[in-house]
Amino acid sequence: EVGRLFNDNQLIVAEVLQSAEVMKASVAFLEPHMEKQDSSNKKGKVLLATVKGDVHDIGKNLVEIILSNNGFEVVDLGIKVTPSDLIKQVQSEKPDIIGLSGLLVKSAQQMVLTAQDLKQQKISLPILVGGAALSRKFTNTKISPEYEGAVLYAKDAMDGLSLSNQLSNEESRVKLLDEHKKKQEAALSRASVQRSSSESATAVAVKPKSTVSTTVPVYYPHDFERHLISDYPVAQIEPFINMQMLIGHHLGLKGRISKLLEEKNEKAVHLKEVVDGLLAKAKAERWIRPSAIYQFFPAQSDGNDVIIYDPSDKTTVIERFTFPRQPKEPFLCLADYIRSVSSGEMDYVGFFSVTAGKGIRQRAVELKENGQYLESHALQALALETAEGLAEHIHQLMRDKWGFPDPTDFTMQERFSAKYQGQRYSFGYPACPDLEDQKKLFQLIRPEDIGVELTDGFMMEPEASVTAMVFAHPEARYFNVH
Ligand code: B12
Repeated sequence: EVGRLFNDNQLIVAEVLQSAEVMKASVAFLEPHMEKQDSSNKKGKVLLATVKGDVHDIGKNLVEIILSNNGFEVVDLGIKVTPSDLIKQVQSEKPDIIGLSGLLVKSAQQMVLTAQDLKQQKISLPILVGGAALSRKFTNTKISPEYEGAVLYAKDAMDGLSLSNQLSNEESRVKLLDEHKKKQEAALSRASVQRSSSESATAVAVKPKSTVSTTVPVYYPHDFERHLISDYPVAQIEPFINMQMLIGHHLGLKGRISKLLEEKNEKAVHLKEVVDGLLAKAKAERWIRPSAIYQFFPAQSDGNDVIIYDPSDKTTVIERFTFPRQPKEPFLCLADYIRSVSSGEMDYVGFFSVTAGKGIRQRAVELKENGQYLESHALQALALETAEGLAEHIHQLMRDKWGFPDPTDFTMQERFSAKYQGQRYSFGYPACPDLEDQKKLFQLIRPEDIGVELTDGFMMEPEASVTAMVFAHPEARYFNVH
């Protein structure tokens, strides 16, 4: 019933979690009165894992709560699970379904490798896959062909539940797999048509030239020191935490949160209380320990490259980034936002790395084990949005130190919409999609010193961490390259 109401948009994520809390409490109450060996209520066993190189926890944990409270036995293998570990666990746990989670595009590629390894071991159990950067198309055209059994894309946890339910019943299972096979074949043939048409499209080349101004003033940063701020007071970041993202995106409440709060909407007020309660605890018990590093560097462009110089002599090249250029007008490339080598003028860029600290995972597990599902999920979401808020805060600090502070009447809403001068770009986003550039950033500012590590999939641990490269150019904005 809860699943049906959620799909009908009558319940939100937060309420689904609360219903799971009621379910767990009720089952705990009834259990002593139930027959010991009765496993008829179990719909099947699901082995859940976040793929190799990936630290994504929040999405996987949500799936775990939803499935285990709907009659599935879930074995959570945790994060950074290698294919060989997964294979071992499949052999010993003998699950009915495998669930794979991943946050970034790199993890979607890791899912392809994982599927290949499973196939090699003659494993053909149905696999459910999910994650922010994954799509149905990628699943059907890239992962599925590498696997013997079915690979099913779940857009969210409730979708995962609906698929698992269908898989647990013989009749609906056959129907689902049959339909899926047809859809997958259609996706494969669509993909090959698209490939051949895009091949012919790239043949028409236009000489790219962007119109970004090369005469705007150069902004000179205050200093070139590496600034390390550890254990930042959470109270200072609080105003930068985006409640629209936290209560709207993560907890699922639809509409404009600020307006709903003003109107004293019951759900909005309740969720704000939950968040405020967690914030107070996070401050008092130091669950969230935000830290940041930022530094400015002399830099120039060279075609599509950005060259970084040693701040002490401004001549030794210490790093070089290569960014893609838009293939059509206005032909933007990040390198256009700074002076070129041939201009003879020195320009500057900044880098930063922020994190909400390491304590969250443990606390979230404790809350979950205690049956406080909403709090567990909200705490993880709060940590993620604290990292994002700290990124916003550090970016503002950098604009101050760079000599173009925000106007005094600048609102937080304008800040969330990036209406300030300059822009911060995080590797992995469209203008600078190459996640391997994280390695170069790590060499430049060493986020390890605030406890942030890079995994072999170029993902940061703790999960609630953000990095960015910062430009001062007044025309700098976000853009897609394709
Ligand atoms: C919020 C957010 C963040 C947060 C939190 C990330 C997180 N852990 O979720 C913060 C601010 C920390 C962040 C950081 C980064 N982010 Co970010 N982020 C997002 C954003 C806007 C939403 C993600 C989200 O909703 N998370 C909440 C969880 C609950 O959702 P979810 O993971 O999707 O899980 C649900 C479903 O996918 C599904 N599901 C997931 N797994 C499974 C498994 C199974 C079996 C099933 C059935 C279902 C299922 O069910 C879940 C619950 O419903 C997305 C864009 C988008 N709109 O999706 C970008 C996005 C994921 N981020 C992106 C990037 C690049 C980054 C950074 C690398 C940027 C940087 N350089 O700092 C870092 C990486 C952090 C790290 N640790 O390495 C890119 C990734 C693209 C790429 N190239 O790989 C995205 C796609 C944005 C974009 N359009 O480019 N990010």
